[in-house]
Amino acid sequence: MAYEPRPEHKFSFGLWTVGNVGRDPFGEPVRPALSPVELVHLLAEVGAWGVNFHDNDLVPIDATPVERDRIVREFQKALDDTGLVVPMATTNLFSDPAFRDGAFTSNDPEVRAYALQKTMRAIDLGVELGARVYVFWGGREGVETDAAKDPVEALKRYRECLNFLCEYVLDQGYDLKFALEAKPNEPRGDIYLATTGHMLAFIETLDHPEMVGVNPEVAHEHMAGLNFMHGVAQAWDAGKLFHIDLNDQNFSRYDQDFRFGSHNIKQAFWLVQFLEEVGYDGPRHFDAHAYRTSDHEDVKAFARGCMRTYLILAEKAARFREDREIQELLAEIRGEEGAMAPYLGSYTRERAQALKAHPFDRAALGRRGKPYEALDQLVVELLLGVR
Ligand code: GCO
Ligand code: MN
Ligand code: MN
Repeated sequence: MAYEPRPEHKFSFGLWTVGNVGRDPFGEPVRPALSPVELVHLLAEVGAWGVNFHDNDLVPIDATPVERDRIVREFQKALDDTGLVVPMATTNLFSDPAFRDGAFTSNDPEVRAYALQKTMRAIDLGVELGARVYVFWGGREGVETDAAKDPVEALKRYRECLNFLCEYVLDQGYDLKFALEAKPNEPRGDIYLATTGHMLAFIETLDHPEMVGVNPEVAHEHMAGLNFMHGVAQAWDAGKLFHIDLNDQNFSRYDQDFRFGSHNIKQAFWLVQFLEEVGYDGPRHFDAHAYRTSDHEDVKAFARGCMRTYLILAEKAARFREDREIQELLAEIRGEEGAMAPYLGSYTRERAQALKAHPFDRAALGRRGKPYEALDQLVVELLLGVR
């Protein structure tokens, strides 16, 4: 059937997404909490492929080892019964009051050590359930006042912790990659490493950059007023697109976590077009939640909607590729190198000499227009369903 999710689409949801109870800074929960096992069954019912979790989405922070093992057994049974997989896991380093000043960047060395311990245990849990990607979202790694922390010192602490954890993974022989997720603010006033671009630069300063990539999220880059697809493209180009968090978000608003494609259809299209075109084959994770007005039935509509919109946009991307008028315009726009071929490409001394001597007609260059209005209108009409 058209737009039906299938395992090869690798659509995943976190337990915290469909399990979101609708608490916000102003209001109490509006939906009864479902257990992890119930959530696995809900995700199977809507056709998802994978389920992700923070350690404490699955195992309460104060569970005994015996309770932990029972919970893991029950969860594993739900996975076996439904065929769902766990592609990614992560640590909750933000809810507990202990992390009020951050985890890896906390000013308190005991908190930093506890954060490392908690993460090692959470990595063990994730790997036990099959995770191959481990996400780091440092929601509390930041400040409200720069009087509190030296940002260079904070980065040193962050780096030291990630280096420690990379070594831990290697030492255990785990087949696990790290994916760092940037966010500019919320819950902290300012979070360090605010965008995917910051993360990409930081990764190169780690001891094992080959183990570490990024997990860009639509909403986070939109909160920063950025073009999300461009950040994703840069991560892809660097070989660092290990995971992706899909959702939606109005610019310059609070962290909205809307259903994928519910707000900026055009940006969602370019993103899907990019992912499909380059052949991204990692998980497509929807890190979003249903409106606070939703009941559990509507939560299912939310989850189905995320996947369906992705598939509709993927079909639009295929049409974009096959649309003769669009492709002719693109061919016209992307001129052949032609007479410029001798001058472009990698540097040679001869090429540089020849190029320096070439007479350019600058005024003529400035008179050449580009039919981008025509092209964009074709894309808009494609998206609006009249092409
Ligand atoms: C947020 C983040 C989180 C992370 C999650 C996994 O804005 O709260 O997007 O949902 O993605 O903690 O690391
Ligand atoms: Mn988010
Ligand atoms: Mn996220």
